Amino acid sequence: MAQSDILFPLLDAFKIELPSWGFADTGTRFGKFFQDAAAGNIDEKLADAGQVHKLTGSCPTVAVHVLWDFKKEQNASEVAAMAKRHGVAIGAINPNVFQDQEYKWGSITNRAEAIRHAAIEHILDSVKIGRTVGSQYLSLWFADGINYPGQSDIIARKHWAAEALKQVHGAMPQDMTMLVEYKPFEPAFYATDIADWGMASHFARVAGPRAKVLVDTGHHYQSTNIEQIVAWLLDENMLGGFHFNDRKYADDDLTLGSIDPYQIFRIFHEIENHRFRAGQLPPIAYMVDQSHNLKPKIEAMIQTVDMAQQLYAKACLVDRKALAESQAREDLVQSENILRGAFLTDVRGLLADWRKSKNLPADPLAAHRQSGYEKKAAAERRKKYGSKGGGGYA
Ligand SMILES: [Mn+2]
Repeated sequence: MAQSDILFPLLDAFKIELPSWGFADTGTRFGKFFQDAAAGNIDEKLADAGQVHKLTGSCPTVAVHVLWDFKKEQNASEVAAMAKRHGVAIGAINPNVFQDQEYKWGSITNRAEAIRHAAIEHILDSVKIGRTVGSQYLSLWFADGINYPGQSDIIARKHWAAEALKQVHGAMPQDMTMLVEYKPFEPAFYATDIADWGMASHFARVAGPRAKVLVDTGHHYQSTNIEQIVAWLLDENMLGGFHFNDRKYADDDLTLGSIDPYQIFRIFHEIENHRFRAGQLPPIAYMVDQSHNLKPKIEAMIQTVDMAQQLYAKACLVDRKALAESQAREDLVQSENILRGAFLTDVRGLLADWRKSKNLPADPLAAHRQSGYEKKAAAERRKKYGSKGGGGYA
């Protein structure tokens, strides 16, 4: 069987969701560097995402942040129509219960019942927005946690989080999936309420059958074996999706595979290994969670999508029958070489052929650079917003 016969249908099905916040001005906690072409409102974010989808053919949906993308006066169905005009659809709905002053001591785990209630109401409103725009995913990340030993009763917080997630799950339509994201630290520096995949899968199980775990590749301690977590979650039918990015130190938001492409390859290898073992895969929401401070945002997204496709294609080329045989012989060298061989295969030609078969540009980054989109957006937006941008992702 030709490699293209194996790969092309898999690439057809491999869709990656873009984050609306990845197209707006953002920075580090030390400052923000503005880009003339950065999107200043939801219409521009969706237009930029539409440009990435037009050139890659693989990013039909855009994740949105409720506070940043749905202003009070904005009708949710208008945003859905806006997305359609730009050739994309609204993807995961991300409630925002970490920004308002009332959440200083937590949102769903705040000891004040009124604040917990307000946070749950906001998430329920997000479910409603999701219904209106036809979103299949409610994506939950909580900044909740504590900074000092003794600050709070961690088990009370565990119970409050479980209660909140159960209540939200009960309000979700049947076709909506709740994604529970975890992160070991930041902003909380002593104990984060959902700190790792064990806690996330506990809360997902408690919430209900349509709750799964979201793995953000930047949300682990150094040297954590992320692919092993992914393999376990798949085997437990608890993997819901990913937030893709890369990092060298903490949650760095670097472009996928820029630091450690082999790690992302190993994650895809475990996913395809699950397909090999189980005969099928559950739905997996592949999403990008990167907001770029220095790289041009659309270019960074195209680069990420291209890298994800390359690493995914390489993982699909692993000869799983040969691997099982060499594993049975305890032939460690050969088993590792089977993985390394697939990883080292240059799939760029195959990927270009796949794109041509879809009437897409063989090199989407070059096509973007030639399109003049960035220059036009920069001129228009600079005129509209001045040198201080359109207000960042908020
Ligand atoms: Mn994330």
